[in-house]
Amino acid sequence: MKRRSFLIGGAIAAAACGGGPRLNVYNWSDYIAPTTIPDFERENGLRVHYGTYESNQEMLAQVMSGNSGWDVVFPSEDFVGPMQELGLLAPIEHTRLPNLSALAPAFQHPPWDPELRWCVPYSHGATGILYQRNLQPAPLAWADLWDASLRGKLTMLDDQPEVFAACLKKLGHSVNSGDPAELEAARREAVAQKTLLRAYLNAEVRDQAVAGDVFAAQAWAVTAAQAIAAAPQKLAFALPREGFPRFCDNVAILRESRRKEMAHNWINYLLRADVAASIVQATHTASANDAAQALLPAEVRENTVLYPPAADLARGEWFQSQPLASQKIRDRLWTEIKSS
Ligand code: N2P
Repeated sequence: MKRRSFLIGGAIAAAACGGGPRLNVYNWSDYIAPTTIPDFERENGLRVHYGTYESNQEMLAQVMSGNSGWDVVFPSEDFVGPMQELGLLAPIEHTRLPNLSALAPAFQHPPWDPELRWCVPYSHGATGILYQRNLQPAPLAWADLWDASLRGKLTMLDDQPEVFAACLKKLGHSVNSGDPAELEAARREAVAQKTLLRAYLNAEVRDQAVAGDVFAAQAWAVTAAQAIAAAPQKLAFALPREGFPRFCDNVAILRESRRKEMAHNWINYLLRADVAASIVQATHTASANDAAQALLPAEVRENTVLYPPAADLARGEWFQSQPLASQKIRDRLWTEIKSS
């Protein structure tokens, strides 16, 4: 797993001498533009210490102690509630976020935090199948990822809710099922599929797909869009027939932060239309920010990997956090899947 943590921007010398205020931001990989941090530093006269992670679980492991040193993180929708219940999040002060009105209506009152008390939606997408166009037949359903012809050329996400989601959908169940029998059946599917798997991989699959080493991958739309941008003739993305999960990564302030004003300034900055638009263009992600849409060229607004037609999105389900009992079952079964 990649772990990167580095200082960016013109104030590196000052940072080395320990001078000046500093905001510590921990985000998913490839989720900001090259200009995002230097511009913020320049406008606000401070430094940003920026680190990246590849999964919610990796982020949570870091911040769980309440003494991680990070100020701002980007949990997915099903992690916001549990992190809040663990006392890890600070309330969002709306009066400090004049740009909040830029959010698309659908993200002003999302099911995982209807009043945006603990987070602000940042980037969203769906999980589907990234595949080589020359694969015959094209894998358009989760069930196709159990085909023996993919042996050694198939990856699934290294992410418990995602792997359960694909297996549950293959069986005709909700991605959020907490039913012990359905979860056990999903475990059997995952174990059966393991003989074909090259690896469980998250954003790292992008380069392997571009290189042609992976034929089909369970992938986030943003990772798929990045791969397709690099190899448009070779790669395509499908939203599986049986249905699929949708994800939304949200920016949140950690309760441990001693720089809450700066953290709010960072969130307000990310909500600025020009900033959000430059992030969308650099990272090939779908922004929760409506104001940014107007600044994007038509080919980005019409990219169906990022902005699928409503009829396709109707097959999607947002992830929900699990009640403790079903989370325990999922944790146990996931350990069994990984160690089988
Ligand atoms: C990876 C961003 C994907 C986030 N670079 C999926 N929640």
